[in-house]
Amino acid sequence: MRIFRLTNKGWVGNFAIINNKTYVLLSDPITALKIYSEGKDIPLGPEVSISLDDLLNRDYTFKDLRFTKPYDPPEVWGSGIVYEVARARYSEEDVAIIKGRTIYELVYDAERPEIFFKGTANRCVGHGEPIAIRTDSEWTLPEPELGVVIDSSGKILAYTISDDVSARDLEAQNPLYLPQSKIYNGSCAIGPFLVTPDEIGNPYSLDISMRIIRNGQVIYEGSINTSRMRRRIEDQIKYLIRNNSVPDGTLLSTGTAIVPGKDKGLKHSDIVEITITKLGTQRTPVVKLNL
Ligand code: DO4
Ligand code: MG
Repeated sequence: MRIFRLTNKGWVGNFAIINNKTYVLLSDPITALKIYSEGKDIPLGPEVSISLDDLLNRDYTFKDLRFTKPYDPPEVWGSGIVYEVARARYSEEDVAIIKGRTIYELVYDAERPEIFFKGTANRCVGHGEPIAIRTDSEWTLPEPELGVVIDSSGKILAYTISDDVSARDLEAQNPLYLPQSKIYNGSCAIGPFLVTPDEIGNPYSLDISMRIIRNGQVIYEGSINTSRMRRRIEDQIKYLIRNNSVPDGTLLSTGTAIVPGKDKGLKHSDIVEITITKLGTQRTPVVKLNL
């Protein structure tokens, strides 16, 4: 099953695609995913005929029906330094060292993963909606990641594309600024779809790719396969929920391995395009916040 949401002038509707047919979904997405994961029938309304290709080409400036985030995650968390390339984070900068090794090298090899709070639904945007550069950041990067939606026991209910947009200059200044680098309005993009585990199969065989487009030109392109994840997703979830109650529908963003350089920092009106096998393509315009 795939779940998505459409919006039009304040109205938001839930939809489910099952066996290539699209239906109105009569419950909220988290309830539907829970029911589906128990093998029961989810509450469906009538079948509808809509052109997804057409809708996926619209962005937030479109004054009619368009995509929005596929659900409102009550909590979003991130995992860090999950892939080998992430181990070299800030290798060209002054980076915090403990006993002769950078904090990123240490956490890559440690048993305990880096798990950080990433935000709540109001910081997240959906497909076609703007991700943001903070007013006080000159170097912000997208982080294309596999997102997993879990229930309160840690069971995986669905997968999605997540963009852990990060003000990298703040994090580079001092690791204690990580929350400000990671959590602000428009710092997380999810969707377009939530896709259930039966449709995804092996989550360690998915291609993740990203393009940054500026004035119609591709200025950055990168890709990775999730087979390169050093930390299993179950291990990340185990640490996330240890002594830490999370609500049903919590989203965990499982770390990036696609790292554009310092010269590829996002600029106002760029477009970020992230594609993951079986999850589709997430396209988000970039805005520089100005308040
Ligand atoms: O420690 C910084 C954050 C790392 C991160 O977000 C990632 O590896 O994806
Ligand atoms: Mg990240």
